[in-house]
Amino acid sequence: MGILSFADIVSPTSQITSGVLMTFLTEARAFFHSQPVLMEISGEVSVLGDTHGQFQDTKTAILKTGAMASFDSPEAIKPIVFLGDYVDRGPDSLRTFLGPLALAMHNPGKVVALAGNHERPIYPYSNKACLVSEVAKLFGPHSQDLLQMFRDVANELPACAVVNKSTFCVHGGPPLQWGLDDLARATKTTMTDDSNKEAVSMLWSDPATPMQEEILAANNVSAAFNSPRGAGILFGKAFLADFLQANGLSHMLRGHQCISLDGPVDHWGLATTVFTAADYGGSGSMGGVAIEREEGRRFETWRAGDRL
Ligand SMILES: [Mn+2]
Repeated sequence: MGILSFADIVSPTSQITSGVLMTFLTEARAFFHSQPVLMEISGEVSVLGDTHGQFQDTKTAILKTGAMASFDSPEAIKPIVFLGDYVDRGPDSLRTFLGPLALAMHNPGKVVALAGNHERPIYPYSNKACLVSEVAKLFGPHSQDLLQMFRDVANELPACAVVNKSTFCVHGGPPLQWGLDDLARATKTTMTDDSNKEAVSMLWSDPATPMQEEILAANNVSAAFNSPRGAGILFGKAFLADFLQANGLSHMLRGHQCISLDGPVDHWGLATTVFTAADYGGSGSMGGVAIEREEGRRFETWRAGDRL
């Protein structure tokens, strides 16, 4: 078998042995090591938010946007950006993570798999479903080596992408002070350093709610520590507008939060939160995916019962 493809991972009969997986992850580490922190991508681009172990929503999003017509071929028809948080909470973290990795490796420059905060680092997720427990259950004595390799791969994933020279894609939010020039120069080592507040902001930040924005305004600041999460910032409209304008960008697509039952959420017309896992945590929420086009942005949404 060659390098695992999306078709191998989709196939219900596929037998992914620990040896095949280790070979794949070793290839993945080298592949992603060669990619920059900041990716650039153009065309009609599907942008998926958090999938959190819900592989069926990954497949649904890809089919709904027409990025792939079927999963028989490893090649994507149209470009795809994944915003990270593939693992934890859902029932199938392994395939939900491997799928985007395989797509990126088989479609270099066309499919981008960014890191989310759940990929950095990959850790046991208390008593809940997580990649660590899945790998331990499936691969027993080999699981520690495999999990270390998963962490090595995760640490090589790019942090952000610019689509069509105008839309900034990132898991959480903008960096604090860095611009695209800084990101273009940044190394993976810098981006995985937990003391680097720029990188932490990109993984953990959230847009301020209207009530939080009133507090920011009352304190005469445009952003504040994201105390509900204990990491990153809560950014207001002005903070985001400054980042976009300083970098010649018009919009930001981010995931990280399932904040609506009805799909993607707009923030001030400047950013959109996209969350792809439907019925997240049993909430009944809609899964969603953004489609970035030169002529404008559109969305596809679905209920859990309408997954493809
Ligand atoms: Mn997240």
